[in-house]
Amino acid sequence: MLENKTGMIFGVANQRSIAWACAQACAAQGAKLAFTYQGERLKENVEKLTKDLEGALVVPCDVTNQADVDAAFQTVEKEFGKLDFLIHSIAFAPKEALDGEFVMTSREAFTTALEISAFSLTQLALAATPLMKDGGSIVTMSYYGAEKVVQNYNVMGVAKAALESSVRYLAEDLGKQNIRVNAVSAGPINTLSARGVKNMGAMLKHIAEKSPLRRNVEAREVGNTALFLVSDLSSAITGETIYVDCGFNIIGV
Ligand code: 1JT
Repeated sequence: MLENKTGMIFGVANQRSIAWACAQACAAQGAKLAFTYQGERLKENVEKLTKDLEGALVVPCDVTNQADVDAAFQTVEKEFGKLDFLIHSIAFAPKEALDGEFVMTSREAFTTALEISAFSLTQLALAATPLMKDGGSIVTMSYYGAEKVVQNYNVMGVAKAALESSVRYLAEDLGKQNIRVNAVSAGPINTLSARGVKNMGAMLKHIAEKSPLRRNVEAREVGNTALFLVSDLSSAITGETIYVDCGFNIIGV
């Protein structure tokens, strides 16, 4: 489905990463992929994971460093010549901000969370646009805490609200160039990021009991939805947030 298409994937940290599930789904459909990693610490992980993917590129990119972003897109332009899709699966907030009351959020934690988790999408969209010569598709990851209060999600909820809104504004700006922008709102998954969350086990159990499908989401299922959104099957979908949460978000009481 993605033969002759090239994609860039941001946010692989290890084999449990949602970004890695997206990459596997896209690679299985013939996409040529470039991966970015944040910090030397993760370089080896990403290189090991991608070593069997034919033609895969691995480039450093810390989104708080504009020179990194420029260099990463330059490498992709040189090696691939064009870009058809971009998957953004990046978020960060200081640990202390994901615990206790939202009202205690520091200026520093707020700024960091919104810069890395929300602004980076706009930053990467601007850098990607010149390479998306035949149109393109941009996909990001969100979470229900953007919309409703989820205990402890706190400033990440505010960042995800900004992210989902950014998806709509970007969709309007980039639609003229046939570039689509969408978000996947995934149910909680036990990844490295989620590991730091208090009561993650209890939350997964609650969803397994209350969601219409009576289970949790697998990263593979989020990856398959990202594949749909970067493929031509979703050619009239833009500005949307698609829930991949076993139906949890439709439940009231
Ligand atoms: C981050 C973290 C972004 C965890 C995230 C996230 N998006 C979803 N999760 C899982 C999660 C986290 C909390 C939660 C429910 C789900 C951690 C590092 C920073 C970025 O609250 C109940 C806190």
